[in-house]
Amino acid sequence: MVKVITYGTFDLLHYGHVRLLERAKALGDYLIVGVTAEDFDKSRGKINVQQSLMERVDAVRATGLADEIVIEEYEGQKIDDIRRYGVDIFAIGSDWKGKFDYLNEYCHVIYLDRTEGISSTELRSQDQSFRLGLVGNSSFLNKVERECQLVNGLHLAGVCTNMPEILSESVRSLPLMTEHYDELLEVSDAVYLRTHPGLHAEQVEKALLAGKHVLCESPASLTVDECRKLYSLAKEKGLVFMEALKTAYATAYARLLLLAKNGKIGKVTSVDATCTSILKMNMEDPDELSGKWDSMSEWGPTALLPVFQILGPDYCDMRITSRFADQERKFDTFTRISFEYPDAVASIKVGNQVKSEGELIISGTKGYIFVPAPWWKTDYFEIRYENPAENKRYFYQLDGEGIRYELVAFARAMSTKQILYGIEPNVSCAISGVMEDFRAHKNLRVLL
Ligand code: C2G
Repeated sequence: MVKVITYGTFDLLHYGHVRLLERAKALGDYLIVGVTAEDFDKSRGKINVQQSLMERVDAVRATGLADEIVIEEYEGQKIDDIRRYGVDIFAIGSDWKGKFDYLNEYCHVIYLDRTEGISSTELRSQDQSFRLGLVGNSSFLNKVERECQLVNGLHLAGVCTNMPEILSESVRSLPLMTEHYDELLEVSDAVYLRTHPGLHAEQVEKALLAGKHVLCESPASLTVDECRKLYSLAKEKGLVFMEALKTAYATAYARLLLLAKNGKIGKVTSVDATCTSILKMNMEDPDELSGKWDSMSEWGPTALLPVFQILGPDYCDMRITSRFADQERKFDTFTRISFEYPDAVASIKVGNQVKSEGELIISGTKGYIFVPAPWWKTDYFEIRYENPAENKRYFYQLDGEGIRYELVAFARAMSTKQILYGIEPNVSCAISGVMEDFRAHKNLRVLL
């Protein structure tokens, strides 16, 4: 049996791809198609693949031409695949002429003529681009601006801030810099909010009412009711409203969620997440406190994310222990929350005046997932079992801390009107619910 292998991104599968696959198949008896997981176009420096890996795999499968489909996940995999599957012929389009001659050492390399007059790039260029406005008084906007340049379908319209001094030169030279939110909304199709959580609900609502899409840093609001209202308002208006939390979009994090949910560690029994940092601040100065984010605002949503994404939002009991910097108990410097579920438990520890190991552990009846610190910027995790010989390590490249993928998801949602949430609305509302209970001092014990 003659085995043929070919690779491609196969974005927006078209006639050129199908012809390539037909001719590759005709070279032998068995065709293996490698679909590239990578969606970063190195030659153009942009993420410009429109479809998710699953959609691309499904499209290739639907042609009926592939006898087997594999995912190409790493540099150097072609050699491994050729050896593993005992491949006789490597076939690829003539646009790659010469580039894969090195594979001749392992099998026969054939370049097939590319079909003229059609390409994914051309199909993609028919897409529109959205004007994005940045909002907030945070140097995090500098990172968002940098990542935006790598994302197709988005360009920056301006920034709304009261603190231009902390912004980079390129953010400050955007077409519009203003202190007035309305002015920014006027020139934008969508806004990214990195403002104080107390302002989110009002700002999101205003943008939606003005017909603008919204990507809002977590928590989307500080009460469950408000959060639900915002999601239904967005739906009613046909607009995209997504919560931003970069961890949710990191490839490694998404994969570990899948593994945890698919029984890889048995029945999940406990989720424990810790996120801490030591913020430099004068605790005695009330003005300084009002300008800073307390521990729960800074870290609460991130730590709560795996709890609600794995165990769901329906816990039966929640207990909070906090230390506060102020008499009014508004600014927590450390908080631990314990959740009880009918069949599991969870805990989060967050602090901005306490330092601990920032790890995530998901324990199950067969084994556990261990994500080392800082787990919220995760590119690596391990699945560990009683027998260490069965342990597995997983590594996935994390580009741009996840911000890049978050922006890509947002841009795709706006252009396709199909939202692939990194954070589902029910998880987003559950996070807001905890923020609400925390602010109401529900089930709170105070540390001296
Ligand atoms: N192709 C073609 N005619 C076109 C467009 C594409 O014959 N008009 C071929 C390409 O030459 C390639 C295959 O279809 O062999 C898949 O094309 P892409 O999805 O553009 O994949 P590409 O980025 O070329 O990926 O490491 C090699 C890559 O995985 C190949």
